[in-house]
Amino acid sequence: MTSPRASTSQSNALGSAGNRGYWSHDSEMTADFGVNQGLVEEQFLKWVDNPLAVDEAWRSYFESLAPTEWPQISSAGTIMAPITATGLLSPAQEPSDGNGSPAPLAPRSVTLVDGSTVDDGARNSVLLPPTAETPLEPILTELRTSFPPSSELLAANELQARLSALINAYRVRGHLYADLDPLGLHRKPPKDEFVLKRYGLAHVDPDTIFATGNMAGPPNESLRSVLARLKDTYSRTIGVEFTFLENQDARDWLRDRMELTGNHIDLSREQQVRILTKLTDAEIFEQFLHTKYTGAKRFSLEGGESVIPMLDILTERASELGVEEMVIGMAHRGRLNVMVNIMEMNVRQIFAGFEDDDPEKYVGTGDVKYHLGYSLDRKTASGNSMHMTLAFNPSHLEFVNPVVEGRVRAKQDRKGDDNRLSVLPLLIHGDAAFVGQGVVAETLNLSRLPAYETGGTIHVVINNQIGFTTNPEDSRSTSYCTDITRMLRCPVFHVNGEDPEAVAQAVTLATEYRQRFHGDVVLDLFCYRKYGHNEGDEPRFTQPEMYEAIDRKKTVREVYIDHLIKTGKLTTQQADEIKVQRQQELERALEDTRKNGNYDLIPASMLGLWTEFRGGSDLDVPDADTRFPRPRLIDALGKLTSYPDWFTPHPRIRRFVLEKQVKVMETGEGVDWGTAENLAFASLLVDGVRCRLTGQDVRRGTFSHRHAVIFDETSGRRYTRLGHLSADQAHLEIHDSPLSEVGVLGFEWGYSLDSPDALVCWEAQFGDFVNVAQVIIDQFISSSEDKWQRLSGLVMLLPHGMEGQGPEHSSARLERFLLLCAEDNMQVVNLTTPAQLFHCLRRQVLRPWRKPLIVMSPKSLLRHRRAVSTLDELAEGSFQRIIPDDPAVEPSKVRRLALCTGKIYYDLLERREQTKADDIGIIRVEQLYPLRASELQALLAPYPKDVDLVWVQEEPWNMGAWYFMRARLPEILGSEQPLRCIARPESASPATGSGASHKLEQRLLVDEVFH
Ligand SMILES: Cc1ncc(C[n+]2csc(CCOP(=O)(O)OP(=O)(O)O)c2C)c(N)n1
Ligand SMILES: [Mg+2]
Repeated sequence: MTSPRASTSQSNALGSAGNRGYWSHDSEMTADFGVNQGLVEEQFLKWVDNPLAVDEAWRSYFESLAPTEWPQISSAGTIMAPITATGLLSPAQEPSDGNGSPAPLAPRSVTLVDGSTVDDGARNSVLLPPTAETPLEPILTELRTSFPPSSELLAANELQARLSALINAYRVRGHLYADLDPLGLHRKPPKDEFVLKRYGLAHVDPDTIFATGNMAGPPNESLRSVLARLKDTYSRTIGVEFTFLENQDARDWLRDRMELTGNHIDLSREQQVRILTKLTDAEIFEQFLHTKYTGAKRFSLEGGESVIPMLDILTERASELGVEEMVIGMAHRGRLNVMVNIMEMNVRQIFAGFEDDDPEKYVGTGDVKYHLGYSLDRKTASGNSMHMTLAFNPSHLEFVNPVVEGRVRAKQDRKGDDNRLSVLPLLIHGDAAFVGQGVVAETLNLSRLPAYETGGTIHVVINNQIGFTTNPEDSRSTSYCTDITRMLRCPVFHVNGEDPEAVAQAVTLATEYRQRFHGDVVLDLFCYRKYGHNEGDEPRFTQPEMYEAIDRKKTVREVYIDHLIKTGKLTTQQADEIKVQRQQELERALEDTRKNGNYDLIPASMLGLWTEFRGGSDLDVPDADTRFPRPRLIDALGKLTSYPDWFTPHPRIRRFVLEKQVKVMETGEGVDWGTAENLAFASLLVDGVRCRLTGQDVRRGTFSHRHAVIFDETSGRRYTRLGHLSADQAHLEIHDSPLSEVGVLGFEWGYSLDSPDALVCWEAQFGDFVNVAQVIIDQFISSSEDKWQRLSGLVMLLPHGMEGQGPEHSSARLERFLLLCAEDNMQVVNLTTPAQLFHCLRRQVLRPWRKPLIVMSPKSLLRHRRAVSTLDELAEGSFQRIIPDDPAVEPSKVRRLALCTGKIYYDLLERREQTKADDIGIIRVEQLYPLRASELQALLAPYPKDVDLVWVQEEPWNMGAWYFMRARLPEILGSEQPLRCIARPESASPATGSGASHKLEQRLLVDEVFH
C-alpha cells in the first residue's frame, strides 16, 4: 500500500541522500526506499487512538481507506484489523469512538470472501496486498511443455542443482570459513565444507559455463569464476549472516549488494587516505597517552583502531542518508579515542582529566573520564550537520543500552520523526559483555515494539576476543558473541579489523540497511587488545599464546600503509607526514593544557530543553500551584466517562468505573485512587503536557484500578479514555510493556532525560519486582545528578504494602530507596489519599524541579472505603508532605504519638475510632524524602515534651522506613526526644506466606500501638 505522506517523507530522505556525498557508494540505493511500512503502521496506530494525533494528510488518507486496506500491524497485540462477527466493516459502517475516528479491534477470526474464516495470524496476510512475484524469464521460449529426458540434459540439470547448493552453502555458511581473526587464532570448522568434491563438482572442468540463477551478476559464468566470487563475497575478510532475514526484500537487497561487488567497496584515493588518517589519529592518540601518562588507565583501543574509520564512515554515510542526530552508548574500551577522533572533542579536555591535579575540585562528586558523556554538532564532509551525543554511562557494562534507546525515542517523538530516519541509535559493545549481560537481550526485545521502537539500532562490537582475562571458550556457549541478536534475525557482519576496506564495506552496508529497512544491524569487528584489560594489567599471566601473537603484529595502520604502498596509492613519506602532523598537534595541545589549564570537562547539562528546569536543593525551588478548577475536572470526567456509540463497556466496568465516576461528577465526592490518577493525567494532557506511562499491564492496571484504556465487551476493540479529552490535548502514550524491568526502566529513564517537559512514568507490576532493575536505580536514577549533572523527572509507581500476599508481593523495598537518598537526589513518597496522588503527579511537572519521583503505590487502598477524596480537594488543595492528625484530637492530651507512612495509617485510625483512644496521635509522613525538618518540627511542637514518640510501620523492623527515620529524626527533633519503633519483628524475607498469619501479625502490631 502507499500513502501520500509516505512518499513525501521518502523524498525528503532522498533529498539529502541523493546528492552524491563523501561515502555514497551507491546513490541508486536511495532512489527506491520503498514504502515505509513502519511509518504507515505507526501513523495508523496514532490515528486509531486519536485521529487528531496525526496530521491532515495522514488523517484523510486513513479515512479514505476501506478496512480491508488498513495496514497490517506487525507489532503483535497493539491493534487489530477492523472486523465484526459478520466480517469486515466499511468505513461508512465503522463505528466511531466519539471523535469521528474508528477504534481498534481485538483479535478475532475473519470471514473471507469465500466464506471461510482465518485466525489472527493468517488474517494479517489476508489483509495485505499479495507480494508481487517477479516472473522468471523463460529459459527457452520455444520449448513450452517438456524437455526430452536425455541423459545429457538430466546430467546438466543435476550439475546445475549441485552448483545451486554450493552457492547457497556459501551464503549460509561462508562466514564460518572467512578470514576474520587478525591473530589467526580463531578456530574454524574443518575445511571440507566448500570442497568441490562434497558438492559433486570435483570432476567438472572449472571453465564449464553454468547458469548463475539468482546469484547477482552475469547470468552465465564459469565454475571457476562463480567460486572465486563466492569466496570473495562470503569467505574473505567479511563473514555475513543474513540468509535468515524474514524480510525477503532486505535479504535480496543485501545479497545483490554483496555479490555484485564481491563485498568490496570501491574507494577513491581520497577516501583511502581518509581511512588511513583516521587510523593514524586512533593509533597516535593512544601512543601519545601511553608515553605521556604511563600506566594511567585509558582502556586503549590499540588492536581495534579500525573502529575509528568505521565510525567515521558510519557518521558520514548516515548523514548523507538523512540522519541528523546520533545517540551513542559505549563502554570503556576506546571511549576517549571516540570522543576525540569521532566526536571532535578538544583533546585538551582529555589531557586535563589525566592531569587531575586539583584534589579538592571533585570531592564526592563527578565520575572517571571514560564514563563522561559529551555532545557536539559535527560538520560532515557532505556539508551537513550531525548532532552527536555520547551518553554518560556507568561501569556496569551494557546497561546504557536501553537508556540510549529511550533517549533516541524521546528525540524522535519530539521532532515528529515518525519514520525514525533522522535520529539514529548507535551502541558499541565489548564481545564478552554483549553476550554475557541479560540487559542486551531485553533491549533487543524492545526494538520492534510500538512503544519502544527507534527505527533500528546499529550495533558495533569491539570484538578483541577477550573479556578482562577470560577467553571466549569460558564466556559463551555460542559460536559468535553476536549470536544473542539472532532473536531478531537481523544482519550480522563479522569483519576482520585488520582490513579497513572490508570494514568500510561492512559499515556502509550496515548504515544503508538501517536507513532502508529500519531494523537493527550488527557489526562484529574482530580485532585484538594490544595491552592488558587496562594499561596496568599484565595479560601474559593468563594469555601467553595470544600475546605472543600480538607482540609479533604490525599495527593496523602499518598493515594498511603496506597495502596502499603496494597498490601504488601512497608513499612511505606521505604516510609519515600524516603521522607527524598528528603527533605535533597533540604535542601543542598538551603544552597548551599544561600552560593554560582550565580545560576541565564539565558536563553541560542544563542547556537547550533544560534551561527552564532546575536540580539541586529542594528548598531552593518554590512549590508549584497544583490546583485545577473544578469545572475543568468535571469536564474531564465527562470525557473520561463517555464513549462512542459503537462501544459497549463490560458491565462491571460500566458499573464500578464509569458510573462511579459519573457519580463523582455529580456529587463531587468519592474520588478514588484510579479516578484521581486519571484526572491527574487528564488535567496535564488538556493543558498541553505530554504524558507517557508504560509498565506491565498498565493500560488496565495490575489491580484493575486504572482502566485508562477500555475494551468493547464483545469485539474487544480498544478505546483509550485519556485519548479523547479535547481536540488539542497533548500526546499520550500508554503502553503495556514487555515482561521486563531493567530494560524498560532504563528506556524510560533515557526517555525522561530528553523530555523534561513531559510526565514520564513507569509502573512495576508489584513493587517487589523493581529490584530486577536495581542497576538502573543505583547507577542512573539515584546518582546521575551527582556523577554527571543529569536530571530526570521520571516517576516510578511501585505497588507496596503488607496485605498477606506473600514475600514477593508485599514490598517495593522502600528501605533501599531511602538508603540511596542524599543531596535531594530524588523524592520518595508513600501516599494515603487520592488527592495526594493527584497533586503529587501534577507537581512533578508543574514545579520546575526535576528529580525522580518514587511512589510506593497502594494496593488495597485503591478500593479502601476511606481512601477517597473530594473534587474540591483536587481543585483547591495542594500536596502535603506531612499530614497532621485529625484536629479533633487534642495534642496536649496525647500520650503516644505515632508517626507512620502509607496504609498502616488506616489500620491505626480505625482502631483509634473503635477504642476511642484519643490519647494516641497519628501523623502521616507522606513524603519520606526530602524530609523537611521545619515542617516536622512545627507539627510536633504542640505535643507534650515527654510524649511517647513511636515510628510505626507494617514492614519488618529491618525494612521499611525505620532505619532511615532512626538515622534522620533525632537530628530533626532534637536529641532529647526518644524515638522507638513498632514494627513486625526483624525478618529475612519481607512477609509471611500465610494470609491468616499476616492478619494476626497486623493485629498484634496495632495492639502494640494502642496497648
Ligand atoms: C556488569 C559488569 N560486570 C563486570 C564488570 C567488570 N568488567 C569490566 S571490563 C570487563 C571485561 C569486558 O570485556 P569485553 O566486554 O569483551 O570488553 P573489553 O574490555 O574486552 O573491550 C569486566 C568483566 C563490569 N564493568 N560490568
Ligand atoms: Mg573484549
